[in-house]
Amino acid sequence: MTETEKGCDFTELKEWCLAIPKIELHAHLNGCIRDSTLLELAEVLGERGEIVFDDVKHVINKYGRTLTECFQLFDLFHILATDHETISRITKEAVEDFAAENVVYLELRTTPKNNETKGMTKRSYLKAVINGLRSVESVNVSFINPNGRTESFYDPLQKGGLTVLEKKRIYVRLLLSIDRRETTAAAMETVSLALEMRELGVVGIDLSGNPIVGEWNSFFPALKYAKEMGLPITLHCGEVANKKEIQAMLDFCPERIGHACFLEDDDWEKAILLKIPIEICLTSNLRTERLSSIDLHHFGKLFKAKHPLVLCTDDTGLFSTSLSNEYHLAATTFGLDKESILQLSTNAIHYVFADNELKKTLREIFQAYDKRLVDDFSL
Ligand code: 6MZ
Repeated sequence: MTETEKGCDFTELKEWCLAIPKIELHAHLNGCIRDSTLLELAEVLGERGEIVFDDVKHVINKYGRTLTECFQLFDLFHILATDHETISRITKEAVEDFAAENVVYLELRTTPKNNETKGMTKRSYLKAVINGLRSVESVNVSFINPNGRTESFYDPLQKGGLTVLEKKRIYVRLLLSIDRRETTAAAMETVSLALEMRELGVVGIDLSGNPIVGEWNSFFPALKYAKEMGLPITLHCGEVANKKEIQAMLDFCPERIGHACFLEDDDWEKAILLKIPIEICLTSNLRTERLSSIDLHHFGKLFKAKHPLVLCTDDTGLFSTSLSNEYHLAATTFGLDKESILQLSTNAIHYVFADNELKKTLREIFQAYDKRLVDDFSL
């Protein structure tokens, strides 16, 4: 019997999913822009005559989107958020939004961009992201100092940012994304930048972008180089049916894969044998019509098989979702009780790309939350 069937109130479960500490490992910066910010940016560009505001407004407010429409929208987002200042702003807002959701560790991924007209290079883009992290004031953001030392705001007296008296804290690390549209040289540039910026909190590489664009062979050299240099890698894998590429990706043994909607039985056998953790994005897969109904999602069978899984949002702005919403959706669809939900969120610690010291801190945060629950029950 599910928690809901046992009479657990729907709203109460929703609030509980919001309250528990959570880890977000698959979130694209430009997919997490607030609608209000997008509209504001569009209005400014509209006034300058660079876009037709009414056309853009209609697109931003649209609810259902196919996968192809999502990628058209990303092109629009990239037009709206082109300058350094805006990149810093959307980073700041994304971190604030995840912290408000009680996300205690965030791996934010983004594609470094060159844009000559704005005087932007991949390096300056990334610096703008880091400036955005530094500018957050409403919560304590813990990332890595230029000297490579992890800033630790961890205070054992304020376990996991759960008291209301002090600011919440969120640990943030960055993944640099290679867009499938990029050339091998551009992908290589991103990996070099990630290596250079390791001391500033870059912990890995992601391969993303429109899954029907680009060839595995053109990304492979950069991904191989990243792997040789010890950078963990996560790949968008099987977002569309592409048997050959899925096989090549699994043979590459990435540290994690995202989506995995179109793996066939033999692919699953391999993924399970290799214990590759899967970043599950329920709402994204549903909204982009990767499956006809949420209860058919592969989360169900993987969860039963105890395969390493982590629930993620993908693009909170684009899909109007949040991490607590994803936990609630998983709980109500697959009949998870609170213990299983908390276990699922705690297990994510195993799959983060951050170092062991930070994993230990995260374990302490989750243990403190567990202890608080036990204390609450004994009242
Ligand atoms: C594949 C996706 C994605 O990097 O500009 N992106 N790639 N599948 C998805 N599922 C819907 N959602 C987002 O953030 C936006 C970029 O992330 C990738 C796309 O390349 C998109 O342009 P950044 O910050």
